[in-house]
Amino acid sequence: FTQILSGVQVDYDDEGKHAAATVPAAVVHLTTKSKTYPHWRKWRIVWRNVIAFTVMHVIAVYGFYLIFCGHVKVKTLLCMMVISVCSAFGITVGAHRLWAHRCYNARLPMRVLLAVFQTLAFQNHIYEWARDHRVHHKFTDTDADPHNSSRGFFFSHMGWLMVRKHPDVAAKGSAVDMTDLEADPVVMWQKKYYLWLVPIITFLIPSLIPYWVCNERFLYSFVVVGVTRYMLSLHFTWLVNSAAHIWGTKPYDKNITPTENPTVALLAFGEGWHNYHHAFPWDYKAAELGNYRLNLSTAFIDLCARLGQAYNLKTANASLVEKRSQRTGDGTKDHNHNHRHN
Ligand code: ST9
Ligand code: ZN
Ligand code: ZN
Repeated sequence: FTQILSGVQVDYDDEGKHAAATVPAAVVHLTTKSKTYPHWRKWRIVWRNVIAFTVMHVIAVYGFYLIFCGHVKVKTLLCMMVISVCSAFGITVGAHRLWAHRCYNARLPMRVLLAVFQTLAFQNHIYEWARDHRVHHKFTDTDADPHNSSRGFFFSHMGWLMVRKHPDVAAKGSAVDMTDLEADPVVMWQKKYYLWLVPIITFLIPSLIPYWVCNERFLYSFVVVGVTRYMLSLHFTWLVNSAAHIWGTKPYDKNITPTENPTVALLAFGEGWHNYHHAFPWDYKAAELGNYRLNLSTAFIDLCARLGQAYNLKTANASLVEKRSQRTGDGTKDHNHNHRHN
């Protein structure tokens, strides 16, 4: 079972050392990236997480049944959409572009709002999310990358959350500077109380809103706006790590796996322009031009900047992008119309 999931045909002992077996050439190629733990690709399965994700998926299937068979009110679906948008901004505008990459600065009210939104999304607390993400950028597609896409679609999508991390993640990740987040009281407060905040902000409040505001049955609110909404947002986020590291063009850097993927950009609120993002991770737009249609997160940051809440927005100028594209791109930049026009 473990071998089927990992796609690796090797036996391991408990310490993850190579015990015995024939090692296919492709596997040797994949594993040689790790110098310290050359054969540490065993899935040390964390059953608590496997069971939790399985149960959540079953509830989400019931949620889809309730939605598509017309059992929930239209107003409940509207609540679901609004809460989905808020939680998405918590990840894209908050955890990703503000806290992980420091693409702009935000004043306290905006940081508090984004921390609430980020908690709605329950994707680990901001500090852990940003640490894993910084390590992903620094060590992309090596064993130190928490969701190393060279281990296949399933591992980079959600499998990495159901097994112990490769030792390189902590070993090399410890070199990543996190002092800026340690100095942010909003981040540290959320980290301290995260286990209390999650049940209340991720599940209870989203379930109570349709129950109070729309007279929806509490069970239906919980299933649809609590759990189904959560699972959908998880999969849309995970697609950035899986699909947008596999399918799409590479107009800015053809030597890396991240791609420009319009479908993922749509589902992940502007985070599917992933080839650009890995080339210019500090750009607050996470895309070449501000295409609001497929980048609602940029629109939200621009709105906050107008309100004086976001400032010091960093962006790559056109000539820098052009030079990089000429130097390392795959030649598809000028074919990507969605990407180029506002
Ligand atoms: C989730 C996260 O879903 C999704 C993130 C996606 C990111 C996408 C990015 C793409 C761009 C943005 C797209 C946005 C799109 C939004 C669209 C919305 C519609 N560096 O982790 P532990 C050390 S979460 C340095 O326990 P194990 C550290 O010392 C879903 N050091 O490892 C740590 O201790 P501490 C819900 C690191 O035991 C220690 O190792 N959550 C690093 O192997 C142990 O760490 C879950 O399902 C590092 N990077 O366990 C929970 N990492 O923390 C899942 C670790 O005390 N997590 N260290 O400092 C777990 O249960 C566990 O982490 C585990 C691994 C089982 C996966
Ligand atoms: Zn990536
Ligand atoms: Zn990033």
